[in-house]
Amino acid sequence: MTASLPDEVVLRDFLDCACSAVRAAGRHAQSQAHRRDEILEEHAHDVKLVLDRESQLQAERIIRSRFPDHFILGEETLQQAPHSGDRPTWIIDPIDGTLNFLHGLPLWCSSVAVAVGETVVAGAVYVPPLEELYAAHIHGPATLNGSPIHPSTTDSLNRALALTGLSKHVNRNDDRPFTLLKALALNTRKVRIMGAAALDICHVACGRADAYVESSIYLWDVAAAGLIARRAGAKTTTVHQYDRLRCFYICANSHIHDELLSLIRPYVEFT
Ligand code: LIP
Repeated sequence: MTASLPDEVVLRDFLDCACSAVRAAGRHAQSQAHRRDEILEEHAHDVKLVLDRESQLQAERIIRSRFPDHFILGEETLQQAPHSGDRPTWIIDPIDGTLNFLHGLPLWCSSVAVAVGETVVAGAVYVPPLEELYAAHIHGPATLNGSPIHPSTTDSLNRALALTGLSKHVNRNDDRPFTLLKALALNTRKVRIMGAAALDICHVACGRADAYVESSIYLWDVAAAGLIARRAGAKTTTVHQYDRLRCFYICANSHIHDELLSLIRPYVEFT
C-alpha cells in the first residue's frame, strides 16, 4: 500500500516541528560542549558521546509533544521503527560529525527529517557553530536561514570540488574505499573529507561544493539533507542500498550528477 502524502498545511507543521527539534538538539550539544569528552562507546573509527544521546532526547521531546503517535528512528536510540504505512517516521541524527565535535572542530550539525512511507517529506539541518539552519519540505523551496538556496553551476567534473567521507568500517584488509577515493581525486579538481555528511550535502545544496559521494552512509545522515538538496535543485541518487538503513549515496548539481554517476558505477559493483 502506498502511503498518501500530507497536504501543504501538514507539511508546514512538520517542517516547523523539524526546525524546532533540530535546534533543540544542536543547541543542547553546543551549550554542553565543555562535556564533549564524556564518551559512551569507543570504536576504532567512531565514538558515541553522552551528548549524542542527550541531544537526541531533546529532539525527541519536541517531536513527541506535537506528534505523540509518530514513530522515531534515531541514530542514538535505534529502534527498528516501521517505515511504511501512513504513520510518519521521524529520523534524527543529533550530532552528525561526532568526531569533529569531540575534537572541537566547528564542522558538525544536527539533522531531523520526517518520512511518510519511504518518502522524506520535510527536513531540517542546523549547524550551531555557523548559526545556519537549512530547511525544506517536498513542495517548497530549500532555504538557508529563510533565504532560498541553489546549487553551483559547475558543469564538468574535472572542475568540481567533491566532498566525500570514509566509512567508520574501514579496515586494512579492504582497499575498496581507497580505490574509490583515488578515482574521485583523479577526476575532480579537488576532494575534501570534512566529516559530517549532512553538512556536506547542504553545502552542495547551497553551491559551496559541487558534489558529495559516500559509499557507506546511514539514513539519518542523508534523509533531511538529501531532501534539502533536491528542493534546492541538486540531484541525489541512492546508488546501492545495502540494507534498510545503509546505502551508497551521491548528490551533485544537476550539470555534473550523471557524469559523477558514470564515474562511480564501476566502484559500486564491488561494494
Ligand atoms: C558520520 C558522517 C561522516 C561519515 C561517517 C559517519 P556521525 O556520522 O557524517 O561524514 O563519513 O561515516 O557516518 O557518526 O558523526 O553521526
